[in-house]
Amino acid sequence: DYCPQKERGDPRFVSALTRNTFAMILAGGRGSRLHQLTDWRAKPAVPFGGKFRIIDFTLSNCVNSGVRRIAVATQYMSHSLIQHLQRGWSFLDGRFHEFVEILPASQQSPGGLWYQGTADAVFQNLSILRRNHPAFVMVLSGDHVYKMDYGRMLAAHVSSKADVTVACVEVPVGQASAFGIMGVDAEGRVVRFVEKPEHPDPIPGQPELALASMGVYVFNAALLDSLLETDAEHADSSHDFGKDIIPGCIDHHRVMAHRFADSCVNTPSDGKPYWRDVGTLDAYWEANMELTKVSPELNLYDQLWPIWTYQEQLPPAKFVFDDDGRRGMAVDSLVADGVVISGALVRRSLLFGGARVNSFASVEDSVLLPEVRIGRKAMLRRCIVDKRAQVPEGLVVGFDPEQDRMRFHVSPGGVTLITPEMLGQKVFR
Ligand code: ADQ
Ligand code: ADP
Repeated sequence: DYCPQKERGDPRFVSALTRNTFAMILAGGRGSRLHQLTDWRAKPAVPFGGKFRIIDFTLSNCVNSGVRRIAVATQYMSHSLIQHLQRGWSFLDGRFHEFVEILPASQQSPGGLWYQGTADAVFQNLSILRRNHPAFVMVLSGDHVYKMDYGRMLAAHVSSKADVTVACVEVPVGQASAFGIMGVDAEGRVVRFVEKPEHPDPIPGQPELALASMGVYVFNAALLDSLLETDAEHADSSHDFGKDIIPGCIDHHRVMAHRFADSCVNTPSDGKPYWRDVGTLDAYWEANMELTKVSPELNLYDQLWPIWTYQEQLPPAKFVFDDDGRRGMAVDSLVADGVVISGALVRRSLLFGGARVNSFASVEDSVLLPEVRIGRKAMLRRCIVDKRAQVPEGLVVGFDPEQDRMRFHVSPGGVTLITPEMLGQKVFR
């Protein structure tokens, strides 16, 4: 039997492991708790951090780690995601066997079904995996913002002689029902795995915390192949990694937990590794806002771990005095190319490419996605404004939630989402 550990046995040579790895990024999820922000785009395609999209973090982790054979499985509303991948992620060079391949949900099963669970998304593309004959397969969620050296996880996988390794983070027990929650023994072997438990078990001795799966897995390739083949035959399976594959294999295979802290690239001063599931509007807003702090936990300036993306070529951001002599300025903010702030004040906000903010307007604690227009005298506070929305002159949002709720979507945390549709605008997207 093929034994990757034996052949690739020495974890010191991490590059031998990363080069022998195929990454399958799952990017088909809707992310329905982001409400209208994912009406037209999959969650991994949602813009984040002033110029990136969520999937850029996982893709950059792959490329920076040296895992450069990458396939992205798409499904829900994939057009904008595919466009982004084509424009921004075609720089890998096939001559070195490096690529980002887009896997459309193309009903590859003989039955002609769309993907069912996440395991089915990989199963339906097994032939592509096989053709590449990697020793290891990483299955990665394209939904999270974090910086991680997958090479270190692969090295841990090999040195612990694991069949499967699951990356994990500590989460507050009160939030643990949103995740796959695991129990591990003294050696770090996973002995229990329950997907989204109603009453999650805390970490022994740490009643406030639970150990959550990050949806980041390393599999020995041959084992993944057989696990997926077997799972596909089970009609009662939901064909999902978290619900079926991982819980089903902990008794029969060596499944190890890998602490994110051991592979996290971005260790902030407080020692808490940065990993965000920006799955709700509040979490999305919060994670964006954090970047406007003087020293954010997520370091986007590390040249040794750049976050790659696609951005249109636009002129530099511009700040102008208007005709009335009002200063256009932005403070504690991230402002992308193509933005013009004219006689308006922007504070603690992120402005994506091409946004325009006009005279006497004020924008505070807000995220403006690309090509947003803010009309004169408009006042926005704690808003997320979707791409190409044109906020009319004098509109005031973020001061009276009752009023805002009549036209817009207001999150439980009091963040208002404004889309073109809510403003009655038919945008040509
Ligand atoms: P969830 O995030 O709830 O839990 P899921 O909604 O299945 O799981 O999404 C996982 C990833 O797969 C996402 O990146 C999503 O975009 C993508 N995806 C979903 N359906 C897909 C499909 N049919 N085709 C392609 N891609 C698809 C998972 C694990 C938990 C773990 C959390 C961590 O199941 O155990 O704790 O991730 O957030
Ligand atoms: P993104 O905002 O993610 O950059 P686009 O603006 O290109 O992406 O739009 C994403 C996808 O959604 C495109 O396929 C676009 O045609 C579609 N889309 C956006 N808004 C609408 C709409 N109001 N009606 C129908 N399709 C839409």
